[in-house]
Amino acid sequence: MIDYDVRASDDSSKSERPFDPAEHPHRRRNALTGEWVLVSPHRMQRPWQGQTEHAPPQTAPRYDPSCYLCPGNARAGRLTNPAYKHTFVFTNDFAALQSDTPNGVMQRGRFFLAQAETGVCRVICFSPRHDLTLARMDPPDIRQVVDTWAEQIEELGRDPQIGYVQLFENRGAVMGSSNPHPHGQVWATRRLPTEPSKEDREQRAYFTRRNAPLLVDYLAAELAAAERVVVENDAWVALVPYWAIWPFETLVLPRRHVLHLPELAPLERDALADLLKRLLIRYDNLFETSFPYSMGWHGQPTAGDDYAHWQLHAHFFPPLLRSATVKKFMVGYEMLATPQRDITAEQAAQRLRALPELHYSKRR
Ligand code: H2U
Ligand code: ZN
Repeated sequence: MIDYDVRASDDSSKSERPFDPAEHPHRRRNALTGEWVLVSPHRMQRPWQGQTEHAPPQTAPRYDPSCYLCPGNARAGRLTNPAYKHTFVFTNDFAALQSDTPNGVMQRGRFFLAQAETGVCRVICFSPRHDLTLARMDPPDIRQVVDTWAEQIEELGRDPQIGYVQLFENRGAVMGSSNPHPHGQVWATRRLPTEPSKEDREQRAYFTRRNAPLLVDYLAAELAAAERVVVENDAWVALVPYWAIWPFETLVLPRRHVLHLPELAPLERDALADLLKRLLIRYDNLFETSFPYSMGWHGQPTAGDDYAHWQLHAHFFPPLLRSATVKKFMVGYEMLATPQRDITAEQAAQRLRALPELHYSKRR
């Protein structure tokens, strides 16, 4: 038998120093999912000799004849894109979900359970310009993207076969994006997927206890703490959440209680375009590269109406850690135990906040 006594060894190593989360390893609870992240601020100085990603080329043509998302071009299927001027939505030619899948459940014994899942997958081109990103689009054009997002939720949400609509964008080759042309995706499913379902559970439990939406109270606490806010305007705030996992992860929140994107008033949509642009320019300026990320919107499910506990928000999960070429890996301990980070959420917010709002490509 191995002879050990955790309490004795804890006692012997106990020092008189008080716990300081800016210096000492600790874990933080994600109030939105109920999960934990390990924070190790003392590790920031460790050397790096591992993989570096190549910075993607910075110049792209306004129109690429070989791009399957540019206006007028043929896609991988047999269809051709129209000569679109703002945004353009089409059904994914390689959709992961289909609306005509037969409904059903197959269960064999205790371990083999399969449920048919139906849904719709679409692609949203954000702009006809092949060379732009959301960070470099003009706010009125970003506003068109906001309207398209809201329309997708509205339209797909009316379908009784659909219970939840996920909007997202994979930006940059390092995040698996297949094409630099600015675009995002919509996957709408009958059932609530894993991440929104954790958030539904935690937000509902909080609402039952406190009679207020969790993220509305959380934003008030973040504004009072004033340590993790990155950018704000009249209607929106972008901050590094206290429980962030990715080095420069952010959460975008409306100031008022909003269940989902279609509810946003015109001025709130303009303000969102302004906030997204300012946040994304800071991201690009951080390592002077077109910053890769996966982002997406979470809002109330579309089936049912008992969702007063929900608050609309967007997550940005960028993988870069210390340069345009060094990214964080979610491997070993993250896969087997719990996510871990070195730079604290407060340090990340401070770095993002300090950056200029003029895109580096426009600086002399
Ligand atoms: P990314 O967001 O990861 O770049 O994916 C783009 C999507 O575009 C991907 O799901 C679809 C792929 O199936 N696509 C088409 O629907 N038609 C095409 O001609 C090529 C890519
Ligand atoms: Zn969320």
